[in-house]
Amino acid sequence: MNLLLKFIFLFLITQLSKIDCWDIKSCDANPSCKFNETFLSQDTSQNFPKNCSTVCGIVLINGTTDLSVEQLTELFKNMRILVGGLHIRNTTFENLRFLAGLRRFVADYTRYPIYDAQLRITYNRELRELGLLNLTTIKSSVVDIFRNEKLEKLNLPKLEIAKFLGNYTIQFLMGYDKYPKFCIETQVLDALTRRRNQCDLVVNSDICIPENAPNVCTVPTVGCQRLIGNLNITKGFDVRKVESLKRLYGTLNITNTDFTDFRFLGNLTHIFQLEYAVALYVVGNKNLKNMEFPKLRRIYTSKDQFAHFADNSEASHADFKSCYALRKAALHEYFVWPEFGNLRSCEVIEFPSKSRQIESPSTPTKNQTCYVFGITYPCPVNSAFAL
Ligand SMILES: *[C@@H]1O[C@H](CO)[C@@H](O)[C@H](O)[C@H]1NC(C)=O
Ligand SMILES: *[C@@H]1O[C@H](CO)[C@@H](O)[C@H](O)[C@H]1NC(C)=O
Ligand SMILES: *[C@@H]1O[C@H](CO)[C@@H](O)[C@H](O)[C@H]1NC(C)=O
Ligand SMILES: *[C@@H]1O[C@H](CO)[C@@H](O)[C@H](O)[C@H]1NC(C)=O
Ligand SMILES: *[C@@H]1O[C@H](CO)[C@@H](O)[C@H](O)[C@H]1NC(C)=O
Ligand SMILES: *[C@@H]1O[C@H](CO)[C@@H](O)[C@H](O)[C@H]1NC(C)=O
Ligand SMILES: *[C@@H]1O[C@H](CO)[C@@H](O)[C@H](O)[C@H]1NC(C)=O
Ligand SMILES: *[C@@H]1O[C@H](CO)[C@@H](O)[C@H](O)[C@H]1NC(C)=O
Ligand SMILES: *[C@@H]1O[C@H](CO)[C@@H](O)[C@H](O)[C@H]1NC(C)=O
Ligand SMILES: CC(=O)N[C@H]1CO[C@H](CO)[C@@H](O)[C@@H]1O
Repeated sequence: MNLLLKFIFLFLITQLSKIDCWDIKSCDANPSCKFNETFLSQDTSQNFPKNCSTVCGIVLINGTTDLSVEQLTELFKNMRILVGGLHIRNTTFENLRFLAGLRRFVADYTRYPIYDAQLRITYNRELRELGLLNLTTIKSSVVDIFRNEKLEKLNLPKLEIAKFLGNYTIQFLMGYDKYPKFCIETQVLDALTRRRNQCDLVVNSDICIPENAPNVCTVPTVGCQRLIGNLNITKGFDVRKVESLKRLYGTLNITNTDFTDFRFLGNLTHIFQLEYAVALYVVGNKNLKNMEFPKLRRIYTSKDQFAHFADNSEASHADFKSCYALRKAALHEYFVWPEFGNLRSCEVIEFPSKSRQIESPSTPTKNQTCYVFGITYPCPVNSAFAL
């Protein structure tokens, strides 16, 4: 019985991974639904497969595209799925609602160069929102929404799936520039960060405060599940205000408390710090027994140094298990050595005596420098890194 279940499970997994490629394969079956041009204009739109619900090809709309919003709306009226690439740049559109019928975008990296087979919406100086109202699925290695200086929101109300094929990570890029009017919707963040979606976020932005949303707060409040703003916890903090907290959109700062553990944050699963700042700051907590955040699963931050720990109890700084768990949550396991305690890596905490043998490309050697909060300075002599 067990074996049978396993077999069915494996079968399903194999079938599901084939579905990943299904859209791409459908392009071979339907050559008449291929857009053989790239650049869209009055001329080339004659060749656009208007009647197809699945269109295959690269579509480029730019400042030279001489089609009105009405003409584009008519052209894309039947298109539900686009398999290939979509580039919208240098235009003066205020939104992309002419693509409101689009449900799925699938980058076809099998047929086109990887740079073409992407979703890129860049340098559109009048764009206020994307407004892709029916888009549920993005499958692409990269989604680049860059330098649209007047962008206020994304408006992708139906987005559910954002991933690359297989188990690869999708890069959701909005650049390091922060635009004053822009905020990202928590609903879009939810979609991008679903467990089955693997997404790297490079977004420097405020979070939109949703209207009339239940269990959302901007200051710690009893019963609040999503806190938009930084959370400062110091001595005397009333922990009931964060016991229900699941998602924090800001920095978690726990400084100079008497807490022995962080079980009062037992519902916290996600921290989003999208403003190029440290996400987790734990300093001066002398009574801590460990550094465990019971349910914390993901820390989203654009910063390499996602966490800062200093001046806490010895026991908590020796807690290598939590160190690994936090590093995993920040998806930094392969390429960054986080500081933990006195600039030690999790490996060094686990195997202090072996620290001299541990090699890594980012391990500072004799004359290298250490980084904290983006400030560079020579590594302390007594640090495990000062080999
Ligand atoms: C695009 O080109 C392919 C092969 O070159 C052809 O079979 C197909 O009909 C063309 N599609 C359109 C819409 O012209
Ligand atoms: C598209 O559909 C319209 C109306 O149904 C039809 O008149 C036209 O011939 C079709 N075009 C193509 C290329 O099939
Ligand atoms: C739009 O793309 C076409 C084709 O690549 C190019 O010739 C044209 O210069 C582009 N226009 C702008 C404004 O970038
Ligand atoms: C988007 O979907 C809604 C229903 O969910 C539908 O009413 C609307 O017509 C769709 N928009 C387009 C442009 O197809
Ligand atoms: C992703 O898939 C590749 C090959 O299919 C495999 O080698 C790798 O271990 C997988 N990675 C994860 C994190 O599952
Ligand atoms: C948290 O503490 C920092 C530093 O003391 C302060 O600048 C910030 O305003 C505080 N944030 C909140 C939300 O209390
Ligand atoms: C954390 O809070 C302490 C005092 O409460 C403050 O001094 C420190 O600057 C804060 N750190 C961050 C990163 O917000
Ligand atoms: C998590 O939240 C639920 C409901 O708000 C609450 O009953 C429970 O005690 C919380 N868990 C912790 C560890 O605080
Ligand atoms: C290492 O640092 C010392 C002191 O800053 C300096 O004198 C020396 O030249 C450096 N060596 C190398 C190889 O950079
Ligand atoms: C017509 C137009 O807006 N052209 C701009 C396209 O974008 C480049 C930067 O990538 C600008 O230099 C052009 O002025």
